[in-house]
This record gives sequence, C-alpha cells and structure tokens, in this order.
Amino acid sequence: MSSQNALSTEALSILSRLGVTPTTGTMPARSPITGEVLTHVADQGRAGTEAAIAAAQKAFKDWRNVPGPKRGELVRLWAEELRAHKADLGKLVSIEVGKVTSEGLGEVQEMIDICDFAVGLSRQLYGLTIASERPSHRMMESWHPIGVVGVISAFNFPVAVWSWNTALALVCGNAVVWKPSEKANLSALAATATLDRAIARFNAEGGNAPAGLATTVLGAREAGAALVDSPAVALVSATGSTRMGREVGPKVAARFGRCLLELGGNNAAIVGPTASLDLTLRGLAFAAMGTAGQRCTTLRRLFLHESVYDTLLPRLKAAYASVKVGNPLEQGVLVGPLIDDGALNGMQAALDQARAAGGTVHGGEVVTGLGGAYARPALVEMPSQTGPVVHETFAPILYVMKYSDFDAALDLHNAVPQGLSSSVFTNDMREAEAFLSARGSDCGIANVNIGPSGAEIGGAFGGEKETGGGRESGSDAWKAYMRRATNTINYGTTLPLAQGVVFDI
Ligand code: UN1
Repeated sequence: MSSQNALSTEALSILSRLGVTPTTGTMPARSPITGEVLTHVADQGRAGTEAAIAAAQKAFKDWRNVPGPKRGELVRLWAEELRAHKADLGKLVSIEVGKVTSEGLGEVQEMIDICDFAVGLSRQLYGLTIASERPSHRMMESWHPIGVVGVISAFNFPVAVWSWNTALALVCGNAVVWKPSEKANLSALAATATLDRAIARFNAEGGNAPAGLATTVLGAREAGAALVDSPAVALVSATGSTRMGREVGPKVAARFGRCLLELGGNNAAIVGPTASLDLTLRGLAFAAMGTAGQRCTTLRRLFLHESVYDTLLPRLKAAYASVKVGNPLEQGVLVGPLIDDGALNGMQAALDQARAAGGTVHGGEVVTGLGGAYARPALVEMPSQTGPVVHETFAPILYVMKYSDFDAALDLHNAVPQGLSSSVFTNDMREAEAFLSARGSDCGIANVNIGPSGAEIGGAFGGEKETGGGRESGSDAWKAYMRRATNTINYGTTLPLAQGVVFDI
C-alpha cells in the first residue's frame, strides 16, 4: 500500500472510530504531507448555514434557561470525550494540516484546557452590584446569553479555536454554528463528533441540550458569508487574515452585530545585551519555526542588540540549518509542510522581495520529493524594517535586524500595522518592565523571556490594530459572548428620580 493510501485509510478510520461517515461531495480533503486527496466531502453552502442558524435560534431559546453550572456539566463531558479521543483527533489534525505529532496533540490539549476553564467559569458568570444614589434602591448588572454565535476558523488551528469559542459560548448559554476552514474539514467533523457524543451523554443523564445547539457546516465562502450576513447571528467570531477581517467586520457592523476578530500578526522579539542566550535560542527557534511558521503568533521579526548579534546569529543559523524538515508524523521532524502550494509560493515571493530590499537569506529552499509543499525555514538578515518585513507572510521566515538603542528598537517593534504578540529576552529589569509598560509593546500579548507563540488558554488571547481587537479564551473573554443588563430595583414605597429630577403628576 502506498503511503498516500495509508494516510487516507488512517484519516477515514479515525473518523469511523468517532462514528463519522462524511457525506461525499465535491470538496477535496487533502493532506499537505503528501498532497494527496484523502476523500471528498459535501459543500453544504449558504442553505446549509441558514438551516443551521434557524435550528440554533430555536435551540438557544431552551438552552438559555438551563442553569449555567448545568451547562458546564455538558462541557465537562466534552472534555472527557476529548481526553478519550485525544490521540485520534491529534493525529487527524497532523494528517490534515501537517502539524508535527506533539503539536497535533497539543492542539487537542488546548481544547481540553479551555473546557476545564469553561466548567469553572460556568459557576462564575459574575456581575457587579453598584451603589445607588437613591434610597431603598439597589443596582446590579446581569449577564445574559446573546443568542447564536457564528464561528469562522482557519486551517492552522483547525479545531482548538472553535473549542475556545464553543466552550465559552455554551456555558454562557448560547448556541453555536461553526464554519471551519475548507482546508480542515475532516478535523472539523471529528471534533464535532466529540461534542455530539458529549451532548448525547448529557441528554442520556437527564440533561436538556436541544437539537441544533452546536452545528458544523462544511462549505466554501458562501457558507461562511451566510453567518456574516444573518441578523440572527449575534456574534461572529472570525479567525483568519486581515483581508478577511476587513470584509467581515464592516458587514457585521452594518447590521449592528458583534464581531470578535483574530486576524494577522507580525510578532517580534527584542533580545537585549543581558539575555540568557541558551534560553533565548530555544525560545526563538520554537516561536519562529514551530508549526512551520503557520501560527498567528509565529515570531516573524527579531531585533538583536549589536552586542549579541555576532554571538546569537551564528547559533540561530546553525539551528536553522540543522532542524529536521519533513513528514510531520516522523519522529525527530520539527518542521512539517506548508498547507499548500499557494503558501509555498507566497514564501518564495517574500524571500525574493527581501533580497530585493537588501536582505541576506539563509535557508528557505524548497524541499522537493515529498509530495507536499515543503521548505526549509528561512532566516533573513535585513538592513532595515522594509519591504516584506512589515507584512505577515504565513510561512517560516524570520527577519533579523540589529539595534543599538532599546527605545529605538521598541519604536520599530511597534511600527507595523499588526499587534498580536511580542517578547523581550532580557535579564535587565528596566528593559523587561519598560517592554510591558504603557510605552512598551503595543500588542495584546507581551512576554518576557519566552517567545510570542504558544499561549496558555488562561489568559485573554488576541491583539490590537490590524489584528482586530478581539479577545478569546481566558480571563474575562467570556463577556464577549454575553449581553449585560443594568438592573435598578426599588424596594421602597416612593419613587425618587435620579439626578434630583422632579416630575410630580
Ligand atoms: C492561532 O495561531 O490562530 O498562542 C492561535 C498560540 C496558540 C494559539 C495560536 N495557543 O500560539
């Protein structure tokens, strides 16, 4: 049996262990490992999404009445299913989007972590009580579910990003319709099956999770557009390119819907003169080359202080030259394929632009013979922050620049349109604190002595400027999935008006 057939067989048997038989259709599901078609699935199109939205609207009317902690019980069962199927789901993610084994499994772990977080949250959907200026009055705020949440996700975290949204949306009392990336339909079907199994168990144990509570619609552009256009979708949570966000944001705003946008990043690190170089090297290597440079948090720009440039750069070059690129399912491989030829062409075009702008490229060669779109990661010494450096290229390219003054490096750090994640490597307390301060990094995530990628789910995840401003996952990100009502209760026998207004009739 050829390795191509083996991947397809494996993907379909994972699905069948989860009880999924994909409906055959016209959309190819491919593996970037070999470029082979695994199977074809049906495009449910705009009509599919519209039907799912209608069912979700109905489901929401019941689900909002289920107490929060009871909703949390559903998510607790979901985490159990994810634990039970972690190996299968992680492997399918690796097969379908090319993540190395530990990263495929890590993605499922991220799903488990958000479920655990959401279970606790289901008992902590707190509002404030507020001092009223009027006698015998009490003010408080209540948080209520908002309705149907539409989730549009990208190929690079094909299942975790959906789970961040869905685990929170469900405990908050909402219904969810998901349009996954068309490059990751099989992973989406498998992930959906884990939730479906949890729903079946929840209902068998006497729970009341209505039909249509969480639906997945496979499709191309039109299927996603239906979520954006429908006034019945209260919140559109969309992860992808800034170009996509520019289309989605204004359309949802025009109908006064809510948007949660997780768009492009152009994440940087500053390495100061006092940095611990062993730790820094490892932090940079994972952040820049991990996931083949296809995380929105991937390290793309590096500012090295002139005093460490000549020590750290050769070590970085050696790491780039020795990292194993290849089949992500093989042990020892750290860099798998790019998602497709388009991504590979984009990478090569960016490297050409970097050369034209005076950059010196180390690595970046196309790796042939494996079937998929493989390239060695590229380290590019740039004379300044110009050309492709200010754009996000979704590939393993790290642009390196030298600096002498920390404040000037900070200015350059912030002088790009994106604002997702950032790091400083230093043992100088002044540099570390300045980086985290109001005059420091302008990103939604700012780290010290770890790289910009690989965030835990406990913190709010997201960024500023062209990254879109959304926050998902930890902290109080749940508030995006709820509406706030301010309540004033008069327990007296008179009707004093606020601001001393008199209105005697
Ligand atoms: C993404 O690339 O869309 O912080 C999400 C990280 C991961 C999530 C990345 N936890 O790198």
